[in-house]
Amino acid sequence: MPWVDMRLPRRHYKRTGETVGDLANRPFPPWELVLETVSVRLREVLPGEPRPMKLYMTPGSCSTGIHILLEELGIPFEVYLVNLPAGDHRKPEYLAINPKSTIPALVRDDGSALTEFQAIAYWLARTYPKARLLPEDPEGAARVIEMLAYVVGTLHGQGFARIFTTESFTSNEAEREAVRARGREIAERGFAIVNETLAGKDYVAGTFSIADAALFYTEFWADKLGLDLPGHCLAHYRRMLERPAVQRVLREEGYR
Ligand SMILES: N[C@@H](CCC(=O)N[C@@H](CS)C(=O)NCC(=O)O)C(=O)O
Repeated sequence: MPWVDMRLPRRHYKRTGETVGDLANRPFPPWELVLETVSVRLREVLPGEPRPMKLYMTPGSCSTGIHILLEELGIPFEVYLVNLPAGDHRKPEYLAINPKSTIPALVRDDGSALTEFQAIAYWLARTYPKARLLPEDPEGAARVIEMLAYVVGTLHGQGFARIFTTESFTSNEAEREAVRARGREIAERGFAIVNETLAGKDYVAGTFSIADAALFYTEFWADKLGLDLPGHCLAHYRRMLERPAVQRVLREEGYR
């Protein structure tokens, strides 16, 4: 791999005098936390040279779910902020990592980039099996992937995407409100369906799995948008907020 010089914002936030309370009450998302830009240089790893994984992410976005999984695993990793509103995801430096221009992307120890939430989550679960992020039995694993697909593909991809990136669903200004309303409808229906599957369980698969990290980021969005979560989803969201790894991630992303 040739050398690639990049200037991307990374995790060392300089907080500019805000208190934690101010941050919590910020409009969503807190783009202004992207404050420090550093130069990085990617190259082939020399034999034996340690190289932590790199998560390319945006605070408070779907990549928060992968951030949580990495934090839950307790493995070394670096976080690089990709400023979506500033268009960093369309810059050649980032396209060299993920030509689809989406976050999250995970650059692994061997330098290869993995994209798509479900693929990254699955790879982490299979690579670090001791953490039990995916049930071993086919039925349990399939149910977790079923939930992942629904949350990422429908709740996020069909519902919240209409609310956050309305312009990619219509170029007609007059239709924007209707598109956003449809997004809310899809999200609300999605949570109602997820709610049924959570009945009597603490987590999607009974114990914490990769599906919970995905569900969490959509519940977090619902919370920030003032969208009411049905009972089991709300309990799940609150349970997730109690997890030390989730608290660390939210703090680091500027929310707590
Ligand atoms: N299918 C992708 C979707 C990821 C996605 O939509 N990410 C959003 C942020 S939450 C994004 O990168 N948006 C920028 C864009 O699509 O140009 C995945 O599962 O990773």
